[in-house]
Amino acid sequence: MRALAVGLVAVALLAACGGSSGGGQPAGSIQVTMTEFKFDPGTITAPHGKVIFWLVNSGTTQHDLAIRDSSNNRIATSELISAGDSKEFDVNDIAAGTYVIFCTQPGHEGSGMKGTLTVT
Ligand SMILES: [Cu+2]
Repeated sequence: MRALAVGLVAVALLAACGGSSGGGQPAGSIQVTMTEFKFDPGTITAPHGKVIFWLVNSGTTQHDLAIRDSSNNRIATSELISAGDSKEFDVNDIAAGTYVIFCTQPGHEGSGMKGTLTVT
């Protein structure tokens, strides 16, 4: 009986920890919802340093979020996120400035899937 109880506790703890991608929105993150073909919000302001995005794909095809600086250098790109999925995207050290966010999937940026990230 005691062995069974210990086993149940272990299962409960495992369930509570969950997978790395199975958790909810991380504390302090900026939620960005992706659909065809836009980011919502499309205008984002964040403090410099580490920025945590919570990317929610509410669309029907896969999307990502990339960031390029004013010199057109891409400084970060998220994982590809499947339709209906959500993922954390950490940018560890971003300097103050104005950046463009865009989706790297073919044709998406041209269809309007872009926005502005202002880092203060
Ligand atoms: Cu896209």
